[in-house]
Amino acid sequence: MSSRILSALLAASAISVAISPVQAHAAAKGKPSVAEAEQFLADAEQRLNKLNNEQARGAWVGANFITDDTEAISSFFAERFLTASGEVAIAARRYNDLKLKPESARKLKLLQQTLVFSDAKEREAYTTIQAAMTGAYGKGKYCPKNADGTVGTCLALGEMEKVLAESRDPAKLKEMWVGWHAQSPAYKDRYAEYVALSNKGAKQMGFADTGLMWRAQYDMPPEAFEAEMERLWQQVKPLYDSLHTYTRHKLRQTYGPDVVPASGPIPAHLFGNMWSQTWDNLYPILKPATGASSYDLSKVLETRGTSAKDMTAYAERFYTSLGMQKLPESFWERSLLTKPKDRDVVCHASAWPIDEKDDVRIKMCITPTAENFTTIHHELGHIYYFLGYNKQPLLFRTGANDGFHEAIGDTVALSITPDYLQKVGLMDANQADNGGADAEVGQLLRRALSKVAILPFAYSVDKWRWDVYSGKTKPADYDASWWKLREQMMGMQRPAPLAAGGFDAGAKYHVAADVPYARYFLADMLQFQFHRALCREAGYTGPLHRCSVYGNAKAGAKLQAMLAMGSSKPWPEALKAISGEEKIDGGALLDYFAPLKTWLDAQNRQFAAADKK
Ligand code: X8Z
Ligand code: ZN
Repeated sequence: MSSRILSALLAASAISVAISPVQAHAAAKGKPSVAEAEQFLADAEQRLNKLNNEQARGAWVGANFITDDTEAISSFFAERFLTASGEVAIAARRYNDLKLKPESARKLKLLQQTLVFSDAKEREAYTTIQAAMTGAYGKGKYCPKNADGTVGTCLALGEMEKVLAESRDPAKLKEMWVGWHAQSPAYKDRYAEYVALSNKGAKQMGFADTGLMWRAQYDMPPEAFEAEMERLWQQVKPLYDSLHTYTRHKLRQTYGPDVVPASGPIPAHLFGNMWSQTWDNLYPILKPATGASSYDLSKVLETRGTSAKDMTAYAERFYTSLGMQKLPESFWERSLLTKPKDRDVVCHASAWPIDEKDDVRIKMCITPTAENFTTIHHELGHIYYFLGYNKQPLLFRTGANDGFHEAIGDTVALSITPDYLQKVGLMDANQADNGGADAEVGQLLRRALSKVAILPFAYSVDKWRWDVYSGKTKPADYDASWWKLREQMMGMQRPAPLAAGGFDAGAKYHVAADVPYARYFLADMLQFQFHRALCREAGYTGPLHRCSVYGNAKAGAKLQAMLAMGSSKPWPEALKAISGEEKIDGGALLDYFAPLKTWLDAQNRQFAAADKK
């Protein structure tokens, strides 16, 4: 977009000098009435709705066409929104002591969970840095040197991820790992500045720091939420430990004892993923020696030349089979499904609600792999949540909590079973496993490599950030603290010594783009609770990993009813609506993987006995 259009946008903003209804509320004197509070909420929602849509368009353009101009445009609209939401948050305090009906009291509270900058310069700096970091992450490239010292062809993140997924050459893996992690130090100082600004914004709303404000968004005191996270982690940790021990043995067999130690942390570049957060790509190394099916969905999708649109259509068909609507035409017209050849985009998959009607889109650089097949179901989970709650007022147009939003598509993807794949023609009957014990383990292991492996990662990202935001971890200690947590919780170590000025956390999208991460940890538990409940609703009684709710309207209606609630009620009520439970719990996940745990422990005992000999 040209700078001429940008100046026009900037000029347009300067015109609004009239006092807004929200400012009028803020200026009002005396004890407020309930009627005034209701009017205030209505005015606030109307104002924020418009600015929210504008902000979404600005951010969409910024992420889809990374240039200096679009970066300015997206931060411009983000700042306008932040100005208004800040004014509203301050004005809302006037009504805090009133006895309002529950929905209005909830709205009033939600309005005050936001950053507020009274200093316009700081607000501008905050949104500018945020847009710049997201852009820098999206543009990041590693340019290996040729043998003669000249710079070779530069690699984008997706290309490096492919090497990490496929290569078994530890030197090559390490080169890619180090190459990508050399990008983020460029924005480490900006990140530190951003953290300080963000904390100022949180303090203005009475939160000690931004991390505390994040933890206050779960319908319980922040300390209680912290305790919940730790409780859930301790509940599932034995399963993670079994998987880690088994994986160590197999990696040692593959790479040898010089690369993989017998005890202590394992180098992080060997897990088939840039952040070692999911280990799906190790499946060929880890699968049971006998009985597991050699079926490979990635190979099927690739051989057939399945297009990005076809991949998306498979996912859409799943949701429509549950009785949900078809995706609007505008979704297909406006989404970005493949990586453009001629420009930089933020390829990290995301789903976008642009307005309160049905302008919903995804942005994803889809390739025909099993991993992307799951991810596209994940993204459409967000989209169907957006569409499900779009009749709610603005403040309730979000997930019951952010973990719910992340869990919907994953719940649906748990129904991608061999039976389902046969139904949609992606697997022949003769490729399906024989249902024997090792085949069962193979299927569970494949799932565990994403769902169990990610648990300590998902927790540690925000454990790290909570300390960064609270000031306990200073910029000079960013990497030391990041690796201490990864070592303790994930059992991994940096493939190379810590580098001065390093910023490994910043090599993860959600840190650069400042997206909270505890949501994925919660989603990992919730999706098994949802899956179990939907299977029950469908009348299914067999083992959960064989259940697919594909085509089941009854299960679909149950899910849709929860989606339609948005965040209108505290999340335990939404959880109750779908599952009858009121607590997030790792029990469903543990039940699902119970046969795998037994098998892993037996394997590990055998390995240990063989090592002793
Ligand atoms: O970021 C995502 C989604 C978009 S919300 C693709 N996920 C996390 C990640 O990639 O780190 C999905 C699972 C974890
Ligand atoms: Zn998501």
